[in-house]
Amino acid sequence: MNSPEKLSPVEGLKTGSNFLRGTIAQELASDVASFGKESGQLLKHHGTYQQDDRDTRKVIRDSGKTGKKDKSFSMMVRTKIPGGKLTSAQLLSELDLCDEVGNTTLRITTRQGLQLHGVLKSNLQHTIRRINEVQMSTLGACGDVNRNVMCCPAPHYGDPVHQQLQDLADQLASYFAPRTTAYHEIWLTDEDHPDEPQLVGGGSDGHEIEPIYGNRYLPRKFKMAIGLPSDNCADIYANDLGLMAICDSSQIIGYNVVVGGGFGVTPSAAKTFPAVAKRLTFVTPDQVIDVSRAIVEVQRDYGDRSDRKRARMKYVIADWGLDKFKAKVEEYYGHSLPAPNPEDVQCFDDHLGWNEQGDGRWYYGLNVENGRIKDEGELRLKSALRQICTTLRPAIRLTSNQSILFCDVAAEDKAALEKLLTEHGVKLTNQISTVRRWSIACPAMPTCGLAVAESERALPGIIDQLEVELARLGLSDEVFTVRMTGCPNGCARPYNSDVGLVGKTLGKYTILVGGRVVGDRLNFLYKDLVAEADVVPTLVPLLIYFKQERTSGESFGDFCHRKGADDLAAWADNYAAQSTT
Ligand code: SRM
Ligand code: SF4
Repeated sequence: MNSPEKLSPVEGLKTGSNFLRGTIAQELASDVASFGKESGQLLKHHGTYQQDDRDTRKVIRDSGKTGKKDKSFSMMVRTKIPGGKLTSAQLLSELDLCDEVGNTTLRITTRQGLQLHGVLKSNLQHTIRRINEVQMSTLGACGDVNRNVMCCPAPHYGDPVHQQLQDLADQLASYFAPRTTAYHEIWLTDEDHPDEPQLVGGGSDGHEIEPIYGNRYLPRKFKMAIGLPSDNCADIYANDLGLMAICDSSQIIGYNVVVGGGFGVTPSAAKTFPAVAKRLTFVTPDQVIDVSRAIVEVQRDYGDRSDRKRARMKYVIADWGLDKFKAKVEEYYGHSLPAPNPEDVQCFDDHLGWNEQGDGRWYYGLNVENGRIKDEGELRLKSALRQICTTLRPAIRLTSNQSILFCDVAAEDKAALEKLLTEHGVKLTNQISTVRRWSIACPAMPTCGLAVAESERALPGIIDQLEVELARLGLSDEVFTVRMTGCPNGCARPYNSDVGLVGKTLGKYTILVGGRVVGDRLNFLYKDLVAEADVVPTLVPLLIYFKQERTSGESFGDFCHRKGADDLAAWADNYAAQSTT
């Protein structure tokens, strides 16, 4: 464990906050438009981030009228949705909020959650209350705790395995939810009716102290995901703790546990790096919670609390090696743990289009470009969702690719669902290109304070160009992932994708290649500091190479991985030289 004098300032803040209270309530009651820095840090644990509109900030600065960088503050509010599972009523409630108090858009996140942006401080309590009134919660959606638990969202009712996975996601989410009553006091207690029972949103059972976390919480965020060998759509290898169900016919006999995935990188700090998780052990269903707890506790006690850049569990594992880490987990768990089962992830299903659920009903997976639900021009996705949720009332599931599944649809309602979508200018799954379907981007500008480049606003144009080039090369049907972020923190998981586009500085990107859809391998550097307009032209030589020299059935990522960085660079240089002669 780290000595107290080495603790980072955030550690002192958490410890002194009286279980995440700090001065949030007092600041909330004041008329000042923004929270102070310390409350801003604590508020993350309550599921909300203070942001400022970077477009507006720029306009004010550029206008030269004030001579300073004025900021218009607002809050991003993130709802934690285990396994991406919600009802039509819950989605409608979030849609109402985005219009009433947000920036009129709602965003599906890469961890199957939902985000509101642009909520004024004066509307924050009302917003969090409303989310809890429909039995959802923002508690622990951000902060140094276990984040939203991801899980394959497919409602395959004919196969009990999927239901068991969803149940496990709920169990883990509830077990690792913060227990502080601060959340209820600050957001959910009704001042006019102090004696009435407090509203309780998903996940917290109201214990006064934190049995798992203690008063310092974890050194950093912690992430869990659950998948299957046949479907790694929860991208388990990008998580601190991944669970892969091992099945015998339709029974789960246990889980392979993978540990230490994480993608945040600070380019200036060589000590930071992205990592895919390592295979640790196999546990039976009755052991899974206790072993998960032991892993979280090892990270709690040995994660680096002196340096937040190196505080994720991947660094404990890198510093110790997997054997030492496993021995420590065994010590906390109290028993030795076996080697993992030989099975590993093989496929990734994006669950789009029509699929039978196995109970006579259907689900329809719809791509939502970069997760943004909005009405803009011809595209009126937000209105379409409103109508679908009020008339057909399907169950809703969100995917890790920022898509939406409309579930429990009767065969006779299939045409009505498609009609509602097309009437609102929404393209159906079979009307969008394969490359767009498999692409995702993080929000970046204008809301993300860490963005150094555009992402969500840039990717659609890049995909437009890629569509043209892929069609020209006869590669339109190739399935490969393109994932873009506005900085190296990796929120759209660009480091295990076939093509990763990572914002390096304004307008310039690092291009990475060689990961793959199934997500168990890091990609590698192809070109750095590529201007946005040059991204597709820079990829074209690789696509040509792929077309010429791929083996039968080989994917783009596997091809790049087989050729390796040096060979790809040599090919690209040669291609460029020939193009200029
Ligand atoms: Fe993230 C920070 C958005 C998934 C790694 N992430 C942020 C913040 C809160 C920026 C900030 O700290 O000020 C972003 C808010 C932007 C905005 O305007 O909304 C942000 N992250 C997102 C979302 C919304 C991106 C999206 O396109 O959906 C995702 C929310 C998921 C959720 O519902 O919980 C999101 N973030 C991820 C993922 C992917 C995942 O978990 O599967 C990663 C990579 C995996 C990982 O954790 O390593 C990720 N976000 C980060 C990091 C780097 C962490 C690190 O270990 O260094 C940061 C920066 C930080 O924590 O200091 C960050
Ligand atoms: Fe912001 Fe960077 Fe995350 Fe994108 S990857 S949302 S720019 S922190």
